[in-house]
Amino acid sequence: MDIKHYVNGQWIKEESMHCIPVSNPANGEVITNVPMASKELVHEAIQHAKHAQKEWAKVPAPKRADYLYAIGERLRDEKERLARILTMEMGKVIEEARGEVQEAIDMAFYMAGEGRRLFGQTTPSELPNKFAMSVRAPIGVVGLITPWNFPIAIATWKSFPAIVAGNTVVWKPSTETPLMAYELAKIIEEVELPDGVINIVFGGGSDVGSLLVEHPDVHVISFTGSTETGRKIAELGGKHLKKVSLEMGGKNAIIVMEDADLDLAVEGIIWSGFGTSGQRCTACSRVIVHEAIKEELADRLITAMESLKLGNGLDEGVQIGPVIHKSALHKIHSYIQLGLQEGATLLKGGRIADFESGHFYEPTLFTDVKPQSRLAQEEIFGPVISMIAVQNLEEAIEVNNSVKYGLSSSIFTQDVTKVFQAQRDLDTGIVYVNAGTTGAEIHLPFGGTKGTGNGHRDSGIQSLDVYTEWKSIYVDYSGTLQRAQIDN
Ligand code: UN1
Repeated sequence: MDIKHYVNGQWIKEESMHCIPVSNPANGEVITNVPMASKELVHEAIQHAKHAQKEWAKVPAPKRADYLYAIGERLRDEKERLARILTMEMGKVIEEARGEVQEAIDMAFYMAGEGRRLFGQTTPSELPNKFAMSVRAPIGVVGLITPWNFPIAIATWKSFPAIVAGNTVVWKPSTETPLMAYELAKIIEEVELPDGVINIVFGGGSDVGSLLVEHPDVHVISFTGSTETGRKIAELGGKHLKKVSLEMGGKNAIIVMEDADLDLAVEGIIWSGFGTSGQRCTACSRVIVHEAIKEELADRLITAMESLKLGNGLDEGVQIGPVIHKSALHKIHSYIQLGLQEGATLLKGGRIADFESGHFYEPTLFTDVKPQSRLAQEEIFGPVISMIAVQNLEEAIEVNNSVKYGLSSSIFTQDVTKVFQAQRDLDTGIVYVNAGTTGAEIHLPFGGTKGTGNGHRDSGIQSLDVYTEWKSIYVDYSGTLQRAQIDN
């Protein structure tokens, strides 16, 4: 299955093309080759998107939405096939892959509904016989840069609100997971989305990315990925006065109070910490536990970890898949060594798993972790949980908030007072009560505070703020020249 770029409704294979192999992280088998777009092709894609946008913006929003309904239906028909491809290229277990495709389906139908809303506001004018309103206007061409850990869901969180609002898109998917983008392109072609509305160019990290950020005809950049890359995009985007929406890392914690339902807490920690092998920006990587129950919680976690089954995500009963590539494996392992040097106690795991091929890391649990240590502060993006003991809720909240990120947090407690205190004081964009840190639903805003982002949100109607500009319109039907702020 050879991948091509999709530009202006055409499949493009460049003559001079350089390709890189994409392999299945569960067994190392090469599953496809991804082409690297030339600068000229990226430029061409932007020009087509710019041209297409003028017409697309004139299509009534409910009609634009009809394409999203059609895309949603095709995604639903293809859910199982797409999920299997997703597991093959990214490694997440099939159950999670189905969940991710479901997020894309939900997003298609949700944003299609927005086609009949896209609400504006009417506001009384200070002058008689004058009507005032504000509407959402499309911005133009949107450049998307998306990651490998949610290759289809995140792309739809960004592209669907962008197009329903009347923008066109040039999308650079991750080269680790190009098949999901390729499959989505095929669906876009099948539903006859007008040419140039969504263009897909594959390419190595900074090349295509910086072209998109620097190009004067790209008006908005929406990015999900590492803080390091996000910062570069923000700097470059700032120089070009671009609207930039960034969604970056997390160091998410689950707080377990002494009154918590421990069975539930253990399930939540295992699912959020080790699901997707910890490769979610919402993954739980810290457990902040009340001193009184720290041993009991650790024992229960160790027991639960004993029965976790690692392997190829397509195989029956497997709960934990591989990590994306070898260098991720080594990065994770270097944090284990660092943790030990910093004085943390390794309770379980801490090893590259013994598999003939593929990149697997054993789910890992540390205790006695110091809140300010690098193990407890930095994003690892692997199946590693650090337990930190605290005396009370105030301290738990302080520890939770002491990291530079602010994506997701959670508290397990049965005490309603603690619930309300925590939801107020946890400084993350997402807070869960009696549930793990993962599992955001597509119709709520998704994003975080501090180093996680730059104030924008994916998903929810709030994502429309990234892809629209407010236009204020005054209609004077008085027949006289009324002057505002002046006695007429
Ligand atoms: C991400 O890891 O970048 O809430 C997205 C969740 C998923 C999305 C994660 N719905 O974990």
